[in-house]
Amino acid sequence: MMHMTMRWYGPDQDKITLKQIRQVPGMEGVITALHEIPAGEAWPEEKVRERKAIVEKAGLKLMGIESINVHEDIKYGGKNRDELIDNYIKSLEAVGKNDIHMVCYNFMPVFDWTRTDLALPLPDGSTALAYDGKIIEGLSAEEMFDRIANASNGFEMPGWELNRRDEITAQIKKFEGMTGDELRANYKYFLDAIMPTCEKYNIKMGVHPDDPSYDLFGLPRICKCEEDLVKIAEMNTSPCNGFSLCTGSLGSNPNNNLPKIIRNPKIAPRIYFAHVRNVLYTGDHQFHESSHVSHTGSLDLYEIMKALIEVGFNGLIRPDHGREIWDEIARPGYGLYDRALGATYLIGLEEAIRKGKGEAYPNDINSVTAKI
Ligand code: DNO
Ligand code: MN
Repeated sequence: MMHMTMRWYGPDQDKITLKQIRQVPGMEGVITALHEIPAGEAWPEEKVRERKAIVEKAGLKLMGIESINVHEDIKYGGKNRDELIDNYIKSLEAVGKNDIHMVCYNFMPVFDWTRTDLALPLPDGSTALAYDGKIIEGLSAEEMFDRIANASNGFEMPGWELNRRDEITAQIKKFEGMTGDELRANYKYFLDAIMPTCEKYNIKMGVHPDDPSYDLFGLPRICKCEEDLVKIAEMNTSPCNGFSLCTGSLGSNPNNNLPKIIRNPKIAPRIYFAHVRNVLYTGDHQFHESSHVSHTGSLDLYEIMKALIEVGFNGLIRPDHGREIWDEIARPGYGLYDRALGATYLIGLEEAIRKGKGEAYPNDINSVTAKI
């Protein structure tokens, strides 16, 4: 069976409490990170231990990390990358020594995810994260900032605060002219360096796909489709090199067939973490996030869960972003209510698919989902 988790930003950065998360039916643990430590610095082992104790005291397990962020200088292959990779390895050791065995991360230059609207009103009165390529695709960083600065309607882009203009423009410049293959070479360098430590502690690394799965701001992006994922699997064949399969990120491109990607024999055994959510296509390079329920979006979550079950996925899963509903004021995408609905829906799908095949569900008595 899959192990249902929820992302928790930690005691100081999340309004949602562990007590609330614990009450979501079938919830087994949380995925968290030391968000206060900047990318490039080593995570102290005792800080991870403290976080784990807080989670366990609330009756949950700390099942994985999302994310240990990769410093930009590693991505573009800067002179100081070896030192930064050494720090990354120290962070992995801190995680491994605390008996945590999954780390989600991404290798997207400069941006983690891109949306053009954080609160698009939907007909049902909820709001959702949305993306409209027409607003931004094809623009350079300078043009993008000009557009924001001159917008008369208060248009804001997450991650594009006007006071970060110089910093972001400089970061993007560093990747100017870099090809996908060059970025892949830097990625391989990173993977080759960290894999021995991952193997020592059995830490499964799950790379998160580019979100959305399109090219943006002239930056190379190498985790956008099935072919990219296969290249990553082949780049370093350690059993610790794998994926955080994010259905909403890959699914932002209608050409990505998620059940097919999941069933790819090069990808399937390397899925260590599943982010499952839905998106609704509203045009070409245009979508907004929807509830998890299949018929409210463009992705068929039943087919996705079925594919995961068929390939023997028994790993960590979490509902991904939710809409903002019931007047909750939340970190965009990370309110409690819609994610809780999503988790329960995913558990329902898993139960139905497994029992339909004559399997027991749940089948793991150690899981808190078995009896609470
Ligand atoms: C979005 C998330 C991503 C993910 C990172 C992993 O909400 O799924 O931001 O955490 O890309 O490094
Ligand atoms: Mn995701």
